[in-house]
Amino acid sequence: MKKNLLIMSEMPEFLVSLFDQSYNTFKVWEQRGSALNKDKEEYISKISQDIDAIAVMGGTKISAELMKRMPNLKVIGCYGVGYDAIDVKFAHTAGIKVTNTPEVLNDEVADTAIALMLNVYKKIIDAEKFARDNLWVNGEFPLSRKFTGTKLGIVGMGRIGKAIAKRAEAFDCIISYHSRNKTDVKYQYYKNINDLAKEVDTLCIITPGGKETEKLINRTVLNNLGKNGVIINVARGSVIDQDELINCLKTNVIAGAGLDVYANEPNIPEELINLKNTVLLPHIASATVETRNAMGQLVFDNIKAYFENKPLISPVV
Ligand code: NAP
Ligand code: 8YV
Repeated sequence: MKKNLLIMSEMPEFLVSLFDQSYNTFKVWEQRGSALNKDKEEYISKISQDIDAIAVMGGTKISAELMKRMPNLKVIGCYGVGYDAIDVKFAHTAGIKVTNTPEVLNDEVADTAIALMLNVYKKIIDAEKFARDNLWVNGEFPLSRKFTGTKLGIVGMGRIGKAIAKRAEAFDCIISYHSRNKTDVKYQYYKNINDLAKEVDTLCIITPGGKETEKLINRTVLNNLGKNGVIINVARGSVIDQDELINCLKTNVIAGAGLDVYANEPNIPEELINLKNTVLLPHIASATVETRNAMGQLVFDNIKAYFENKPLISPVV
C-alpha cells in the first residue's frame, strides 16, 4: 500500500513528480485561498492522522506541535543541509527520523560565497549598473578594492567551510578559522572569534543556524573586524545580530557585507536595501538546476530508503 507523504512547501517539479509516482502526496502549498494560513491549517488537520512522511524545504518550520498531530509520522526529508527549522530534538524523542542533504551542495554554496566576496571587494554589480546606465561617458568608475591576497576568516570549518577555503587558496588568501573544535586543516585556528575578527579582512560565516549560533556575530565581533572589514553570510540570518550589522554598515564601523541570508526571510529590511556597501542575494547559494536536482534526489532517496527498511543515506543524528 502506498504511504502518505505530506509535502509542506513548494518543491521542484521533478521531485514532486517523483513523489507522485511513489506516494499518496498531500501538497500543503496548493491550499491557497483568501485566508492562506487558515486554509493550510484546515487542510493539515484533515489529513494529519494518516501522514507517514514529510518532505520540506529547509526554511519551513516543523515544530513539535505539528509532529504531535501526526501519530504515524516516521520520517522527515529536509531539502537542505541546514535543519534548524525542524525540532530535531523532539523528532528523535518521538522516534521520527530526520534526513538532510549534506555534501551535494558544497561546491555551489562555496562558489556563491566567493562570488559575494568578489562582488563586495570589486563592486562588480555597481560597475555593471554604471556601464549599463551609460555613466562611463561622464568619467571613470571609482576604484574598488583588491580581493586577492586578503586575510579570510571562516567561521565554521565544516564541509562547506573547507570548500570555501579551497577556492580562497586560489586567490592567495591567508586563511584562518573559528569553530568550537580545532579540526584537521592546515589553516590557523582561533578558539576565540574576536581574536579571529581582529586578525582578518573578511569574516565568512558558514555555521549551522539555531540557538547555539544565535547572534554569534555581535557588535563586539563587528567592532573587532573594523573599518576595512567585510562580512559574508551564507549560513543563516540568525547567526548575525542583524540590527547591529545594519548600524555598523551605516556608520562605517565595517566596510561592507555580502549576504545571502537574513533574520526574517523572505523579508529584507529596507535599511539593508538602501545601503551602498552591501551585496544582497535572496538565499540562492545552492540554487542551480544541477545542485537542486542533486538535493531533491537525495531527499527522495532518503525517504525511499526508510520505507524499504534500508539504512538512511544522510540521517541527521
Ligand atoms: P557542517 O559540515 O556541519 O559544518 C558546520 C561547521 O560549523 C563546523 O565546522 C562546526 O564546527 C561549526 N559550528 C557549529 N556550531 C558552532 C558554534 N556554535 N560556534 C562556532 N562554530 C560552530 O555543515 P555544512 O554542511 O558546512 O553547512 C553549514 C551550514 O551552512 C548549514 O547548517 C546551513 O545553515 C548553511 N547553509 C546555507 C546555505 C544557503 O543557501 N545559504 C546552503 C547550504 C548550507 P564545531 O562543531 O567544531 O563547532
Ligand atoms: C536551501 C540551505 O536553499 O541547504 C541549506 O541549508 O539553506 C539551502 O540549500 C534551503 O534549505 C531551502 O530548501
